[in-house]
Amino acid sequence: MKCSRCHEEAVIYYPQSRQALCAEHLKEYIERKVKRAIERFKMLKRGEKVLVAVSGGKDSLMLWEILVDMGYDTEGLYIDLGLGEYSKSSEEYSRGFAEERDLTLRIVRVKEDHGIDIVAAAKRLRRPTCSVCGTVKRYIMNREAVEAGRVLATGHNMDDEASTLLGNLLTWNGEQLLRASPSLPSTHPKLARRIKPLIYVSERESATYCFSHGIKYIIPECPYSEGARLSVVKEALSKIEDRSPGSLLNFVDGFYRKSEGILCRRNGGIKEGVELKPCPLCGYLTSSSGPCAFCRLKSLFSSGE
Ligand code: Q46
Ligand code: ZN
Ligand code: ZN
Repeated sequence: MKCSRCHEEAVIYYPQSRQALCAEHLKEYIERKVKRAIERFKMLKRGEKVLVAVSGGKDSLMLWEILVDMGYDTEGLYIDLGLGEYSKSSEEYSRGFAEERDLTLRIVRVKEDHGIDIVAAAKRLRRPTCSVCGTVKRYIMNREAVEAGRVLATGHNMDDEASTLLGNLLTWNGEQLLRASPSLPSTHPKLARRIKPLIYVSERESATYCFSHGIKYIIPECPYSEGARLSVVKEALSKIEDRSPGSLLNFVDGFYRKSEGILCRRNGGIKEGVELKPCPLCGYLTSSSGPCAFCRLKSLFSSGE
């Protein structure tokens, strides 16, 4: 099949518009979607610097390449979570990507730099590994972005966003629905702005982009991934998308543009009445009265328990 815009071989076909795109026109199309998300949600001003959180996966690596090509000043952040072979391999892909393009990649090692063993902490606290891992990742991403004076960009794509939103709607997780936003402002010097420039880009588009532009990325999922409920939601959404192409885009875009009035989402996603205070140990913000969740995890390993 030929590209609908030139005579090159097509790499992707869009049934809803009956259009096929070659690798270069797919890139142009994805860049337009990223630009639209950045403008619509006021994610970045010209000249603002970005820290792209990369996991070695297709979405984050593609996002990094697109932002570089769009002219943004970027650095990458890779967090070595200490999850065995999975972490080793995802680091190799992230490093390989940065080295090939001569880009700066910051690496933070959770065990070596902060003394936290995520898997051991989860066992000790009888918490799901992903919950401890999420606390650690959020803290490190924010801290690194604040220290670097950069806006934090993550590679959440449209499918991720749609399944998280629908998952939260199915369980009426009000707090998450109120906070959900592709662009969270920095409301304090210790809180970095967080943006998701890929919310209009589908998983199929990012996989095709990486494949057709020579980006090598990690395919196996994290062994601790326990998104059973979310994968059911994702599967259901993918069936809806197959039957009615464009539904996911409508859902995600509609949620962010129309739910403001319906759900009274406001205050940049920060729940009113929750007072954030500096952690007495690290100075980063926490809603708890003592040390923040990250410092409490650290103390599990420093007290010799
Ligand atoms: S890395 Fe960490 Fe994920 Fe692995 S342990 Fe869970 S949260 S699944 S995106
Ligand atoms: Zn073309
Ligand atoms: Zn702290």
